[in-house]
Amino acid sequence: MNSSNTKTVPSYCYNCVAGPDPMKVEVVDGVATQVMPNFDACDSHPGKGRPCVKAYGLVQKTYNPHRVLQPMKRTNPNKGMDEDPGFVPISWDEALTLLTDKLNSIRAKGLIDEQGTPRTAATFGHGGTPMYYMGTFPAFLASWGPIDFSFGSGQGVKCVHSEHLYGEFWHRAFTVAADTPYTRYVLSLGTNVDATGGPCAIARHADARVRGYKRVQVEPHQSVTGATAAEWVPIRPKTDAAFMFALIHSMLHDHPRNELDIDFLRDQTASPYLVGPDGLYLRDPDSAKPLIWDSEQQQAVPFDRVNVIPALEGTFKVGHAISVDADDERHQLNDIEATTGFNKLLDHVAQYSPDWAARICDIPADTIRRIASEYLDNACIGETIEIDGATLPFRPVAVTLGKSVNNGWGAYECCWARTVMATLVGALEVPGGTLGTTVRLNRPHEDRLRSVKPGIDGFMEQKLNPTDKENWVAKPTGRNAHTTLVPIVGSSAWSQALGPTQLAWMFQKDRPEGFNLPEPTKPDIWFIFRSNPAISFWDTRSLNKSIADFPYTVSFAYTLDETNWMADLLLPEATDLESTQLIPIGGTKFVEQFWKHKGAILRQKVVEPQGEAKDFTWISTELAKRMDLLDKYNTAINRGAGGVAPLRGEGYDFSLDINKAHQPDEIWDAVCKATSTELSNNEETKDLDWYKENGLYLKPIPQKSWYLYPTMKELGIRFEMPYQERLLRIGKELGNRLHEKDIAWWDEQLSEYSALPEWHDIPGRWETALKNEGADPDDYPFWLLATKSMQYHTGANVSIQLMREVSQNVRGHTGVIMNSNSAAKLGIANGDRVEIRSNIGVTIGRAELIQGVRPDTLVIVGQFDHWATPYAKDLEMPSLNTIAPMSLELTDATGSGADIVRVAISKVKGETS
Ligand SMILES: Nc1nc2c(c(=O)[nH]1)N[C@H]1C(S)=C(S)[C@@H](COP(=O)(O)OP(=O)(O)OC[C@H]3O[C@@H](n4cnc5c(=O)[nH]c(N)nc54)[C@H](O)[C@@H]3O)O[C@H]1N2
Ligand SMILES: Nc1nc2c(c(=O)[nH]1)N[C@H]1C(S)=C(S)[C@@H](COP(=O)(O)OP(=O)(O)OC[C@H]3O[C@@H](n4cnc5c(=O)[nH]c(N)nc54)[C@H](O)[C@@H]3O)O[C@H]1N2
Ligand code: SF4
Ligand SMILES: [Mo]
Repeated sequence: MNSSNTKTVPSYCYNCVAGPDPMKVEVVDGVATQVMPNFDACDSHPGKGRPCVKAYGLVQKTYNPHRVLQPMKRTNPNKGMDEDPGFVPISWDEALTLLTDKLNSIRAKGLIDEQGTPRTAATFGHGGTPMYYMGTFPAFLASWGPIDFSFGSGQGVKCVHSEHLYGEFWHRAFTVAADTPYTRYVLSLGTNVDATGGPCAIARHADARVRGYKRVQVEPHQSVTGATAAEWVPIRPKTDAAFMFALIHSMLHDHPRNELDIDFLRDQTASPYLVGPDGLYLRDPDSAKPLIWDSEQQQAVPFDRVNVIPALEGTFKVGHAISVDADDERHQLNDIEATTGFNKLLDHVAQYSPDWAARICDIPADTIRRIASEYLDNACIGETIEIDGATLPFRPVAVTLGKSVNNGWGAYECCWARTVMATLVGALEVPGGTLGTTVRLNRPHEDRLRSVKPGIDGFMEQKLNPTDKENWVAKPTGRNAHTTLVPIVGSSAWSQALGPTQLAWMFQKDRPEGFNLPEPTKPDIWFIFRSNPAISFWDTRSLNKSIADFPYTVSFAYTLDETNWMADLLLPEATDLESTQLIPIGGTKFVEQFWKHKGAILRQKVVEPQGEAKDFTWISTELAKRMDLLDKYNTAINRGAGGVAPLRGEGYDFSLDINKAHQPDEIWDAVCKATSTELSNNEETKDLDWYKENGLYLKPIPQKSWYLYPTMKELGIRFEMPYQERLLRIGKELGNRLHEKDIAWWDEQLSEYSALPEWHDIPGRWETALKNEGADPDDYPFWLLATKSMQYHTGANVSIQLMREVSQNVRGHTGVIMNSNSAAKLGIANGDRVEIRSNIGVTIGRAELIQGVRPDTLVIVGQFDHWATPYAKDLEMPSLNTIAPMSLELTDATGSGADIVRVAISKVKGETS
């Protein structure tokens, strides 16, 4: 259609963590009619200017008849699934008065409660994406003071959690991706990129397929990504660590050393560091620096001695050395035999042969050996490639891990093994290899390379939570105790939301025996936005009860959902197509956003907000004004909180008068100008009108910035691989602290701290957990797993009819995926209504029978089983979350858990096929 009243307006979609992606929206007579690609970004955006299918649902999202379009106040004081909240519409003035009265009463009591935790809590879900829709709300939060982000929504602990923590520890890799445009071989253990990677990943992998790369998908069911891979290996759930240990075994014990990258191992990693009989690094008695073996002078010398060729393998006699154990306990070691970290690895994996793993993983030993060979064959040891004028190693093999491999028990082992595999062939952080995408725990967030600084022992500096006697945080500052229990998560702005967020929920109800920490309080006020823990977490029916117990919940609401059913106040913010915000775009970022540009993109008011929905920036300013916080709020905006660049910088000043309330457009105009001026080094200034017309502002960046290796080399820093002496020590120290307080309920988690992870029966943990609950594992013979959907971004767009319609054409979206032969044995036919039962509950859906899934495995797409969200509640879609327990026993040392549960399945009684 083309009339004088038709326009196309550039904007962005950032509804899932694979974004942001540019798009355009067609508007006819003031009505948004369709979403389209933004081909202006064709040459810069790795997805060639295209958004994914989900963005096409934004028109229906805007005009969804079920939207909350006025502030609402709860009138029923009782909260529960069966209690109608009795929401009644109120004016914005009344809503903001109610909220400011509440906040003022909290301020009067003190922002921190009697247990030392903030009275205000907030949950923003889905991998941090709500930030890109909340305008200047972060500036309001900054002006307010301490806030507890402890109550999670399944994001973090259910995401690629171990990778977040260990990935960032080893190579500043909050998430990890293949260098797809250059790689020749990708071993993907459950990474479901063709469903979850958005247009960037999908375009990159499609191009790589044309180029002839090979992707091997190791996954218990044949996902969309498995279907587009060259090979599918149906592994037994939660045995990936054994599979990878065997690959490492094969690479080290079946192949000659010259198939590995010996120079990389010797010069860029901790492989040559000497390990003593106590399992700790041998250190120089004076400087306490780790020792290496000088292969020419035949003596142990500190690792940073110049002009030394360290020995990679061997055992050596060392006359005098020390080791430094937990709590700085120093051991004097004389005339001992030492070996290298690499040798330790070699000996350690000797037990993990492919034949051994075959039995555990249900993968033939020959397949494991072949994959190890293929990986080595494609590693191109010794080859180089020119990138931006620099000659870099070219190692086109990558290993990636999906969400459920990357969280819960076994995830540490998998992350470690993945990084070891990259290390062995020098494919870590080099072209073609395994790369980190971004940093969250370390700063600066916008530049991964600059987050690397030299630290102790020749490794990167790490900002870990202290475990020493003086500094350990014995009294948690937040309700998930992240600084107390998880050293590796650190204490930066994102750390709390990445802490063991399920503990915050669990400890509200039950605490383990000998808890010995301050009894957790309820937050006086809880803000929730774009998150639905009552659907997205585990044991969701019980979680609901905890949510219902919170005294005052404020939900920024798009529709009713299962969480805000318990809210006291609903505030409708103007959504995707109705409001304005400028955010960063480009650089490198999860999932596979690797750009050769960097800049900012505008989300703009494409159409007038529906009903009384208000721009989030307007809401934030209004709150700041009413709370008398304008000066702090505007100061935070001037500093760049939630925006892109500080409003005042070298050679420019667009800062706002801190004592005035500014309209959203005025604020974003200043942010637009500051950002473009900063990005162009003061060469040009683009205002809001320019962005409204042009959408995004980009500057070229070198592709070299994708790779961390040159920075590590330049700074003379080694990758902390393969031997984890530091983690071993930290674990012991944490144990000492907890035991001094008679806390024993975290002991199992402490077992994860090992220098070289050992295989233990990881799937067996789920069986043991059942026994400990008094259930018989034989009654639950199937593994139930989750998988994500291209059409849905977690549970956020389940109320959009178009997504439902499209997804019905894609396998897995009609119920529970089950192997046809297993179904036949139980008399289940395709489309039958089935109940899937765990020891804590039941979920009902339709059987979707296929061959491409292991006979012992069931899979449910996404997160459904809604009972309040309009439209979705009528779909009768089952959900793993209803029946998977939230369990301390199934929580790993990082605080994460996996979406996996033992279940039984049967036809719903009384129904015939
Ligand atoms: N079974 C299962 N569970 C999972 C996962 C899985 O794959 N399977 N994935 C896990 C992972 S990795 C994550 S990150 C979490 C995510 O889980 P959550 O963080 O809880 O996020 P969502 O499910 O996306 O919840 C989004 C909520 O925001 C609302 N919403 C959508 N758009 C808007 C809007 O414009 N304005 C407002 N105010 N609200 C809006 C939706 O109605 C919905 O209620 O889930 C985890 N849980
Ligand atoms: N379209 C879309 N894209 C998204 C999201 C979304 O909701 N929708 N969410 C975003 C978010 S928040 C995240 S965290 C990422 C997650 O991105 P992915 O990690 O790609 O997510 P999943 O689809 O859950 O893929 C994990 C796969 O691992 C399989 N699996 C389960 N257990 C095992 C096991 O023991 N071994 C092996 N080998 N495989 C196993 C599951 O069946 C599943 O197919 O996606 C992001 N992108
Ligand atoms: S991949 Fe995610 S951010 Fe990108 S267009 Fe799709 S939903 Fe939006
Ligand atoms: Mo996630």
